[in-house]
Amino acid sequence: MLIRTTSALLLLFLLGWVIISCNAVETSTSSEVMYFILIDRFVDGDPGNNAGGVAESYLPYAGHNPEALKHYQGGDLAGVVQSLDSLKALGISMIWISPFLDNSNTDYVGWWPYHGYHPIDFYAVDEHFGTIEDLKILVNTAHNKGLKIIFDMPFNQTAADHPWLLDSTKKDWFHYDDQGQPFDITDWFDQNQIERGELHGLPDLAQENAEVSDYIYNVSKYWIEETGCDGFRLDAVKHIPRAFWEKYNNKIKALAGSDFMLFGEVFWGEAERIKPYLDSGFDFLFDIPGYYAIRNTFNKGGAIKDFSAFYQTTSEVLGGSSFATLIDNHDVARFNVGLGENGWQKQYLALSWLFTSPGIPVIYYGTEYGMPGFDPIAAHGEPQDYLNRLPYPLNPSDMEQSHRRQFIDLTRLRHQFAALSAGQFREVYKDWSVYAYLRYLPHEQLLIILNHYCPVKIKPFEV
Ligand SMILES: [Ca+2]
Ligand SMILES: [Ca+2]
Ligand SMILES: [Ca+2]
Repeated sequence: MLIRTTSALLLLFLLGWVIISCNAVETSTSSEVMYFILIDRFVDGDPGNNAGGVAESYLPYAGHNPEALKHYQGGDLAGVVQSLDSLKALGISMIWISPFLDNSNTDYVGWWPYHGYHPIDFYAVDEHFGTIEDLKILVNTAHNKGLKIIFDMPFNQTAADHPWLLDSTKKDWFHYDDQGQPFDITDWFDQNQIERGELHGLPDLAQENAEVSDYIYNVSKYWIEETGCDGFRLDAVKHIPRAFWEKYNNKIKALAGSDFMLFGEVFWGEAERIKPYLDSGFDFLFDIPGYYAIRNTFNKGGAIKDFSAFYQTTSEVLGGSSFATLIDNHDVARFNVGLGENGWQKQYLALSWLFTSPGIPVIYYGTEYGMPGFDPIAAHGEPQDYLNRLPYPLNPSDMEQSHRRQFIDLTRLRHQFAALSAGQFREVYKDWSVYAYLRYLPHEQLLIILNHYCPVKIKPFEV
């Protein structure tokens, strides 16, 4: 339930009530809504590139062959271009596309790099996704429709078969241990290991080497100047030294301007571990602590009191910072895994929190349809998340269309009331299942009440 208060008396009463309970939280003023597309799993705009020149890399998923999901599925940049009107109609303002950089042309322990995080040529577009012309068309067409495009840049690692590994002049482009061997990360409290060890066994770039950091900067410059994209989502930030990010982010801003948006993926659930990155030059960090809190509360049925306590504590550590908020993404199970009865309503309530709380909401592709996911460990005994990367529904059912309409109601609310993105946040009431809070600007005050014991469709009304 969302109540727009135009009555000064009511507002004063409400503010009087909450001033006793807590302080207001500073919030970002961005009104963006971001949609994340895993290119390969989205729309196939050009069936001619599906195999990308390697026939065995493409194996379509037909609903009963989950192993196919370790292969390319045919989605490409042309498919994103074809979908821009439909995406715009969702009420999103910004699209983050998964990495388009040319990936290795081989599989990696049985997995094809359809996700884009195994780059082998940082200056080329992968054959499965299209060409640099497709990329330019995507950015230009999106801009003409008032949409921004954010590129996903993986700079921590390369493909396992990157030619630099055989180049004797590039030996110090990678991290090795004292014996000159690559090593795994075994202690996730050892920052040195986290930055120098191999992530998923992939060669780890030595960003402290000036040749490597210059290369990364020049790659970034190339894509910015070639395409005019609007920002980067920077991958695996915690696996790269902060000193690199401070310099890199400063240089990118100097090159592309202060409006060029830099999103940092610091995948830590603890606010204290994210805090050191707040001063590293990113405009937004992903709200991973918030993601866990949302899941524990709205998926697993945790108490609103705990959610509130978590939110207050996190705000004290990270207060005044700007975050991109999420209920799930490609690295975790989809939010609706394990929800059971009334699954969509529970997911809708979590989305309602996302669209009425501070930060930039980030929506994983297909969420608007209530796209299903699976618990991969239960399903296959594998700690992998590929089952949460199913192909985008091309012929959505009546139920999925209905979910999409409800989703659009939320983005409309977000755009209709500036207080939802730019307003102060102030908690008003909490118990085990009910959470009430204000979002307010001088000219607009909103009271939002969520009840996760009895989720209902959000209805705005005026008093
Ligand atoms: Ca294709
Ligand atoms: Ca390739
Ligand atoms: Ca690293």
